[in-house]
Amino acid sequence: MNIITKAPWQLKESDVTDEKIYNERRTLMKIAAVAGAGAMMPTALPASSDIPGTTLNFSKNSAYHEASLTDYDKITTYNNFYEFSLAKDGPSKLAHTLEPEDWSIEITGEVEKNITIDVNEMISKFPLEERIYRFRCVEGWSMVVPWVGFELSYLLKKAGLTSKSKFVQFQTKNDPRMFPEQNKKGFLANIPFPYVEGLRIDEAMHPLTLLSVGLYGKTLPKQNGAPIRLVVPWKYGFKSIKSMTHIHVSETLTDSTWNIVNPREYGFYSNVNPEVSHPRWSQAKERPLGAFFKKRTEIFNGYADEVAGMYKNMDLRKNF
Ligand SMILES: Nc1nc2c(c(=O)[nH]1)N[C@H]1C(S)=C(S)[C@@H](COP(=O)(O)O)O[C@H]1N2
Ligand SMILES: [Mo]
Repeated sequence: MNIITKAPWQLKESDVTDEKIYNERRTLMKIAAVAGAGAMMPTALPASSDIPGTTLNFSKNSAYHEASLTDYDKITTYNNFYEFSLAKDGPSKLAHTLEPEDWSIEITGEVEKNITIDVNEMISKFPLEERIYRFRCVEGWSMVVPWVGFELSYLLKKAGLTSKSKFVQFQTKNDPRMFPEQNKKGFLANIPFPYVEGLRIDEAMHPLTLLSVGLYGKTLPKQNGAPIRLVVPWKYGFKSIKSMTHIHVSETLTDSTWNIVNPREYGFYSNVNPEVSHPRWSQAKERPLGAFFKKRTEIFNGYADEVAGMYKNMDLRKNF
């Protein structure tokens, strides 16, 4: 166990990176700037002891790797977590009220047995993997994150799906003591709470769909959805619901928060698609956090080989 008490938002880039690597990188960045290169800079991995949280035991899944990771400090200080704030730098400052220690997920609905499982039990029962995934927010920014987690399918199989299981709904914990903005109701609320999201059953059972309990080798920072959050890398980021406590399996399509807020702008599927514009902006490009230039967005966020088959008979413009 290696628990560091320093809060993540107190870390600077020079803290999470060895000084030698940091300086080498700065030199590289200067060279790149002179050469006019623009894409992501080669990222040095911060030393594990500099990352807050508890160390997790996991294997590295080499099938999911990327040339450069987004810096730890970017991933943990540029967040969307409306239960705390609408500001990108809000969650990292305010999420200290979240208490992720005593936490379980309840699974109900079209399952063979309703079960409630503690997060620590899941961490010890299911094989944890590190998977480096691209993550694309519908707002047009993106990042590359070394998640630690396990496939959602492991958990759903544990409950056992019935033949009527067609959709899955996820819910964030409803507890205004931990999530202060949940106290606001009606037009004062950032969005209707609790946050809910959904997937079709084949999407939920897909091996790419992860339940993440950590990043950069340690337990999840509160602002990233501690202690457990969904990660669906071929869909816009809002599908990846944070701080989850309830999974409900159903026969019919269920509500999802952004679809309720604005169905014209946020569809149920929300697969990353550069050809389908958001009504107020193009989705053709994205800005990787920390990069100077935008890059082209790929269909299904670059995971088409794995997931396109699930949508082969669907009109992706209609079912956006
Ligand atoms: N409960 C909850 N989950 C959420 C959100 C939120 O506001 N509340 N924001 C979503 C959005 S829009 C994005 S882009 C990602 C951001 O995850 P990150 O802060 O770890 O980058 O979380 C998603 N999950
Ligand atoms: Mo997002």
